[in-house]
Amino acid sequence: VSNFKIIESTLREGEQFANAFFDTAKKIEIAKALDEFGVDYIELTSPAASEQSRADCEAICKLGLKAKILTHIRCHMDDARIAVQTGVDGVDVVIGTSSYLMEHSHGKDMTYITNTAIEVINYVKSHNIEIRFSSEDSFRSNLVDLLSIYSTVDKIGVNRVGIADTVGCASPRQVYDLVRTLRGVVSCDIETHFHNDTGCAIANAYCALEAGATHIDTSVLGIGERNGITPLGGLMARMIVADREYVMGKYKLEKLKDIEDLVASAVEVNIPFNNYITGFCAFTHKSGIHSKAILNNPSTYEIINPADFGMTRYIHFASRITGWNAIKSRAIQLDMDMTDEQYKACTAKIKQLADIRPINIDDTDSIIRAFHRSRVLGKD
Ligand code: HCA
Ligand code: CU
Repeated sequence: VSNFKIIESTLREGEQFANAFFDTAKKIEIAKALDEFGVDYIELTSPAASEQSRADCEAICKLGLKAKILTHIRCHMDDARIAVQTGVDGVDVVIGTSSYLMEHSHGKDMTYITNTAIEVINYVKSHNIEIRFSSEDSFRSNLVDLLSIYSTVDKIGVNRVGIADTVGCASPRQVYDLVRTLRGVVSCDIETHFHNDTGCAIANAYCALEAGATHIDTSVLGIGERNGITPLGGLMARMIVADREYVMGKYKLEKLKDIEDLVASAVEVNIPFNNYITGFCAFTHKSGIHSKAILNNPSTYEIINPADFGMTRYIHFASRITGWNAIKSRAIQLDMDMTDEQYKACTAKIKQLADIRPINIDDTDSIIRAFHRSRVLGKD
């Protein structure tokens, strides 16, 4: 699963999120932030979508970022002609190949699709621009049709073929099987794109890599059509566990939180409480048993080191399920040294109150202070 590349689509798929509206300045700010983070590619909305989309695409191409700039178009010569004029490094071409899309969307058959694909690919290549060919709704497409068109476009020299789970129906095992099969058919790179309707977008991306995929599409916070796609942060969480050295060496992980805050505020959403890495409780440990072990060795209950992302862990001690080691650590922070027996007695008092009502940090601290005053200093 090493050596994967990220195609960051916040400025394409992400623009399809219900709340998204990015003006030119915001797009540039997001593109620069993604570039600093170290994503390999930044994918932009089709220049054929609107006049401003085209102008913004050109503006971002002129920034001279390290990341390669892609735009995303329908498999159509009209779109291809506009795309090659924008200054992009690559073009991602997509066309629906499932019966749903062939019948209810564009109404074309496989022969037409194949012929148009060849024409568009050759045209884009003739401008020395990278080209990827992808089938929309790959998992509900006919396998023979799929493999045959991928094999055709591979032979005429695309840089990548793409598999897209447009409706979020695929399971990790289905992904593994399809990518594995495709790996045996084409020699070019394989990009994958997973929607998250059934909660498999990260797992599917991981399985795709295990099966030989090379590129993963992401967006910040996973924003996209409906409930979105593989989130950048969630993919980082998955991949740092799989190959820490590669991920740490390549991406500026400590910038993740800022990028998420930037995009969250641009599209007017909050960071979900249970978000990977950056959710408010992602590194909060609460039970007495967990807290004790975390204080001894964080790896006992943490698969990711928060420091790798510039985050910090937190021991939640204001509850009835806390333990005396957590209270001891809090007391030491407050400069209230006691014996272990005293910490235990103090903890018992805290639990008594916490059994009656929810308690907060102030409640806990007051009990520690009062206990320390009477039992340790012998005052009152
Ligand atoms: C869509 C298109 C797409 C394209 C993915 C790709 C999808 O909005 O329907 O180019 O690989 O999910 O199929 O985002
Ligand atoms: Cu999509």
